[in-house]
Amino acid sequence: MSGLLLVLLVALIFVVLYQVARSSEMIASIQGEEIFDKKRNKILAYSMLVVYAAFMIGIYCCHLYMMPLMAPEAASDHGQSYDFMFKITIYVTGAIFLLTQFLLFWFAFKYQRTGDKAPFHFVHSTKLELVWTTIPAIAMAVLVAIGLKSWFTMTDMAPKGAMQIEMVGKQFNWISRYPGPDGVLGKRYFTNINDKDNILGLDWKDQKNMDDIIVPNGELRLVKGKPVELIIGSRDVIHDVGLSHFRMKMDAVPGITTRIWFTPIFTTREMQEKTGNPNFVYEVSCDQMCGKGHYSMRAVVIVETQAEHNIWLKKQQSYYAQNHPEVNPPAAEPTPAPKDTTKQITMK
Ligand SMILES: [Cu+2]
Repeated sequence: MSGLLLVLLVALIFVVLYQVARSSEMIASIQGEEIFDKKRNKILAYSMLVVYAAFMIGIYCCHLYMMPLMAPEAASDHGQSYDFMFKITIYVTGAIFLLTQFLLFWFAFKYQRTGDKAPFHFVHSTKLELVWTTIPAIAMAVLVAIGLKSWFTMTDMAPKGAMQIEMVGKQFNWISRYPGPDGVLGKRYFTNINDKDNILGLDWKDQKNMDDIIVPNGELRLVKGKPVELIIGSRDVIHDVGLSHFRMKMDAVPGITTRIWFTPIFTTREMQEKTGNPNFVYEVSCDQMCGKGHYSMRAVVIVETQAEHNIWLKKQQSYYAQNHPEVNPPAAEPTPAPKDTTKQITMK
């Protein structure tokens, strides 16, 4: 509401200034004074060049100190093609922006009213219309073609052998599920969900669920160079899996399964070296306003080597085993053998 009032106030000030300027011109005209002031016009023309220079310096400073035009290097293959497309768009639109802004201010200076000759005026030019319609149309068609190519690749089926990880949003955190050694995620039904021992509603009649691993804080463990397909869902309202470092995002919609796939190309360690930040971590954010705790829907992504990933997987206990210790008791900690100096036991 206050924003609307501000806009109205600014508009009102412009109307008042315009009316004041018109009134003073009319008074001058009635009094027989010359409205056109050559000296003042010259100052205005030069000030156009000054405004242009200040405008350009301002843009450069914004880029330098406030918001760089380009994000840090993308950490996925799809992200790299997205960045390529973004760069092309920035270069094309940037060049046109610089050229048109320069011409706008330069013409205001060059064609300032001097009173020596009447300004040239024309109503229509077919040639000009054709030029300024055809060139942007071709440029837009090229950008759309590149965009569509990337979009079809990203939304296509994940390649065979891709890791599958389920990512489920809820107010207010992410839950990730990994298929166990069988490599297949079991079925789940929302009616089975309970926060005590079945946070994703896994169907225990489905044997494929028995080895599934659930990470309640939504941590994503990915392997460098290995395609990963995220199977996305929601337990309550619409969320959105945002993976800005990988330039990926996809809505998490209750009742509908959505998917994205990509291939991470830098491990977390490599990215720490690239950014010069030893504390760098990839993050998942929620990119859809989903309630009062929306801001806290952050999860960590760890990109590691296959060997590191295998070690991590080995340490995980299936969600079923965690919640049914009586059926599948955890392996007892190996106790160190007592030191016995009297006899040696040999295995045959
Ligand atoms: Cu959210």
